[in-house]
Amino acid sequence: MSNWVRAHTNIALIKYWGKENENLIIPMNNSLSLTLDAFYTETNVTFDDDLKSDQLYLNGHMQDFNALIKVKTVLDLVRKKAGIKTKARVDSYNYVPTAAGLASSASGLAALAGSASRAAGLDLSSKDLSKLARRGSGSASRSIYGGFAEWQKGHSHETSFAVPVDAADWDIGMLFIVVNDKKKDISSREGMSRTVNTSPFYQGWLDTLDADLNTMKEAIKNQDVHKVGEIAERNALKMHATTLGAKPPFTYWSPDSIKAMDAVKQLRETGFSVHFTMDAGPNVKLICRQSELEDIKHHLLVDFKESQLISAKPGPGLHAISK
Ligand code: 2P0
Repeated sequence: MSNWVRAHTNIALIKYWGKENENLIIPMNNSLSLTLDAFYTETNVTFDDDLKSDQLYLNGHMQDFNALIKVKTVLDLVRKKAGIKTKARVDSYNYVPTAAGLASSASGLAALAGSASRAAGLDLSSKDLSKLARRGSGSASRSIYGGFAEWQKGHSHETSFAVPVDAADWDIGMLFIVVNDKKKDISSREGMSRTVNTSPFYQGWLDTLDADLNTMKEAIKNQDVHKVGEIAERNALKMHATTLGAKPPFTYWSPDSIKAMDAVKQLRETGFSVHFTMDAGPNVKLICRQSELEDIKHHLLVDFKESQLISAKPGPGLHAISK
């Protein structure tokens, strides 16, 4: 019997940046995201008595021990809950450019939590799946849900999980400008840890988050795409500002990221309601009306290749698939 599931990636509009507890992955702040249709991971977990150790096959290729670290954390928790010791084979296919700041860990670890728990015979609630996915990768806690989701930081394993915020069946979309799909130099895990520990700007970031979160929820409730974009853009810029104050300093921006941000400002001047957000990588994600995605894409073809531009609409939460 197979246990294939699919989880979609999510992009944070209010960013998760920093951990209060690195072992349990308890974040410093609540974050809020939109799950998207365009990028996802499909995973099947099989517990097999004949295996001597856990195995991970990513896009058909066996992975080494380093790639297994996050996966093993989730598998160990599932084994503990199910009272088994059996090792597992994990087959995972990423329909996401891996480690390019396009949040492959969010969909990957959410899919793993879903499939591993099913394979072990556990019937977990969305809340428990969110907690389990969180232990693999923080942002994965939000990919359990479709549409908008808020990861409520909590203060322990039991109290830190995501909840659905609102349906996203309105005129909102995202457009990805992929300026680089190579693996990044500084992982988000290392980047956020360095920032928390050394950046004098980190406290300033934390101090403004409650206001950002509250106005963002209001804007989502009002289906106000302009306001959603405006708050998300400033929130992302504040997050990226903290990295410049870290020791040693670093940035995820490349010259092409700045070119993309400039293009967004120009589009805004021509009357489009469009803003950008960026994660732990150089790619730029536009927040706009779904109904204007094609028009905006057309304008961007002056500066970028068609292959660099990927439209995304709100997507579903974790679900089982037949394969
Ligand atoms: C986010 N990021 O909210 C933020 C914004 C990157 C920038 O969540 O260490 O891969 O596994 O919990 O989830 C990326 O961090 O990090 C991330 P871990 P994760 O989407």
